[in-house]
Amino acid sequence: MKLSFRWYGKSDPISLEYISQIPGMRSVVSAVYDVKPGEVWPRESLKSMRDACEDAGLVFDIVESIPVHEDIKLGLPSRDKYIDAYCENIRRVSEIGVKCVCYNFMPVFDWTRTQLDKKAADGSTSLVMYMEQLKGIDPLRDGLDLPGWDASYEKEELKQLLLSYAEVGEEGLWENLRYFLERVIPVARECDVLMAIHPDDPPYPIFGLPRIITTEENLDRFLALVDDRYNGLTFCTGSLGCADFNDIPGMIDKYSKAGRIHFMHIRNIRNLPDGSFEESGHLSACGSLDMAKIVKTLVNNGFDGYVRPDHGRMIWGETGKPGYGLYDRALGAAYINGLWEMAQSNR
Ligand code: DNO
Repeated sequence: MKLSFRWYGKSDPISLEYISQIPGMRSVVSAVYDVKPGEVWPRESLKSMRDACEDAGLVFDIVESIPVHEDIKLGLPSRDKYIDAYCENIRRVSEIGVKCVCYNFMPVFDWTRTQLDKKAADGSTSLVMYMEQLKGIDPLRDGLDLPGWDASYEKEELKQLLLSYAEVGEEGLWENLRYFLERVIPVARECDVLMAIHPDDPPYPIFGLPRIITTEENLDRFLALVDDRYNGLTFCTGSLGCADFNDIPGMIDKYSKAGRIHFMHIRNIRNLPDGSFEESGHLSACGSLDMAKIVKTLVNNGFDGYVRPDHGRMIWGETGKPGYGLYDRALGAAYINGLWEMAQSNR
């Protein structure tokens, strides 16, 4: 496996030097953050990120994310120009050595949570989604004010977007995804860049918005849309695992055997009886996922793709981007290293 760590570029308070001090750390996961979705990334920005990583003894060879413009997801006539820009970005990242691109096809939202700083008994804080807090929120009526939510949408604009997606529906979204993949995957193959879609988080429709990268059945359907190794998955254990209907180790076994997982986001999650969930400590005992089994499955199938510890809690008084502090993510990396070494020695 290639151990990696997400870095938000030069404005990230966590330095590349600190990241490089985590044992076994190899790759930096990053993106160009000062360009709007649908635009082409400047080569200079990419080169300077690559150089900064190299100076710290790290490799910038995986991107998360090149965002997909809403017009592509909606299937609007303007999508072709945004798909062209997307393909150009794949070419450009490949020029500086990137081998894998993570992206998502979630309408309007990326991940959804109701609170980003829920305090646990030990004083740590983490992201949670409580069904109780979600009840009564109607973005069509009230607009939206969720934590982490992109407040740049005006109420009316958001309403239009929600109505447009209601019209597109799940089948329309599948069709628009197919259209996108049929144009993008050949370019990715040409550039030797593995495309890795991130699952929907949480993996079910939300606020009436269609969500399709959610279950084993739908992942099968996704992989068959363009049946090519370059059309693969970011397997996020927390996103797919916060719903009881997904058998996480079983799915990892199936898709890693098939060579279709290119990037693993490994994190634990604690599922509550009413469908709510909390981002928990990494240890299996802290949450609902069997972390040892997850790693064992990957090791047994000879997984050699990218792995990153995903979100961490805020611990030891650290403040910063929710889910993306240094301390608990570094503990996550150390935990993954430990599980990996043990699984390998037992092979
Ligand atoms: C959350 C991340 C996601 C992910 C995107 C990929 O912390 O895993 O925001 O980067 O969904 O496009």
